[in-house]
Amino acid sequence: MFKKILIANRGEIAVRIIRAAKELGIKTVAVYSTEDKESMHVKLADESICIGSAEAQKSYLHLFNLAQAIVNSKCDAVHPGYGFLSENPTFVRVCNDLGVKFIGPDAETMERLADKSVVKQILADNGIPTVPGSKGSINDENTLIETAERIGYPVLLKAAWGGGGKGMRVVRDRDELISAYNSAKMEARASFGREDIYLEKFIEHPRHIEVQVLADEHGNVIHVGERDCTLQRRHQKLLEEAPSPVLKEETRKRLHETATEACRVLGYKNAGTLEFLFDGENFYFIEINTRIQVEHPVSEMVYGVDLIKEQIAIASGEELSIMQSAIVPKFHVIECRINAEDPEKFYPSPGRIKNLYLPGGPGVRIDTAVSCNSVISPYYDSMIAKLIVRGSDREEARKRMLRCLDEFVIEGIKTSIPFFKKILTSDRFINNNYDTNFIDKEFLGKP
Ligand code: MV4
Repeated sequence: MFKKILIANRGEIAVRIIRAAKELGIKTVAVYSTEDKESMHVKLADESICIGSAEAQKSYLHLFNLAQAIVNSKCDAVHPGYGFLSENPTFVRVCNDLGVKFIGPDAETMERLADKSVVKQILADNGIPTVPGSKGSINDENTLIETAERIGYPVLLKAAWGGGGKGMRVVRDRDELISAYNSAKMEARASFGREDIYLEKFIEHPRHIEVQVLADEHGNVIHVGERDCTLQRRHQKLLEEAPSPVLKEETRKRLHETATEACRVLGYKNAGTLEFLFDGENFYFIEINTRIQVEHPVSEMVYGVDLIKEQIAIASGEELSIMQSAIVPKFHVIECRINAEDPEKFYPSPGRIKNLYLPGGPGVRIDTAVSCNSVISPYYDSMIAKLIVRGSDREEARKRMLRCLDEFVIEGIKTSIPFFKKILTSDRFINNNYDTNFIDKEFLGKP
């Protein structure tokens, strides 16, 4: 097992990783920007190293400064968290060159899975259900037109090296196709440095359901259930729940088996998430995420597992400590991402927290790095806390979440708490009658 882990991240996920490491008796090194000098993750770590100024490019994304911190700290492993360099194969190679273990998949796997259209093709060739679409990326307009005709409109253009919905274009008829293709290519090149575009059948009203997997270096692969992430705003997940309230048991079982099979086909190692769309009847693979995700606590609270400890154990060469037969859902769980933003307009609301009271009680978990007097920086994302609750069923979880949102006091900044109160009391949410368009197209009435 590792002696010292450097956490190449900040905020609540850095605190989360430090907690897991401490429970394993592993020393921790926090890295921080000048903006984060007084942050919680710095206080909780055994050691801390300043890696640069506030802008992420000059600190949390600065490969050289991180490399220096890795060397100076004499750590033997690095956990990247999510975001920043967590899916950057160059960072994995830097860790390998410095003789420290990157807690995640290896660089070669990351590179092999970076092109979403290639991943889809590999899985389709191995019998995994994927959204019907092009065979890999599309390089010329004739293939584009032919593929769209074959698939049938509406189609969705996607950036093969993209993420978070950037470079996506819905095309409803032939006349829009070429211009949409060219503008998607331009946006993909500008955002990701790669203009490869692939095409899929557009699924109009999907649920967005992802499966958590764990795979060790000894060929063991398990799933840790699914998470329903359908409630999103402009590709930002707002609320996640598990088990998905729209899956029949038989479908759920097939989804889990499909995800573990896909993981084996791809030779994936460590913690990963496979994203699917569900159209009410069938599910289709869309992409794989090669990092621990923001919403991992949802799975931890349904099944009583510690995914970060599992990641660390896998990276240290241990066999998975959890048997698939032990993965039995015990609760219904809902997570709300509490952001420092205006609850109507959603623009960020940085500033200092003047007063803070965190909810508690049975079945309540809060993952946060803020405390009273914390300053919410405009330099980083606006998520200040994850409020995760479990209940014996969905209704108990929903009522418990509402009780916690009522109890939650954050004064000095605006937060999205009022937004969640409205969502959780809406008929559409209560009756599971919504899809990925609900927030953008209906609830907020804005595209
Ligand atoms: C889709 C889709 C419908 N049809 N693909 C891709 C990025 C991932 N995070 C969500 N993505 C989607 N892919 C096909 N063929 C719907 C989504 C999607 C979504 C799309 C637009 C706006 C918000 C969305 C929220 C969840 C899923």
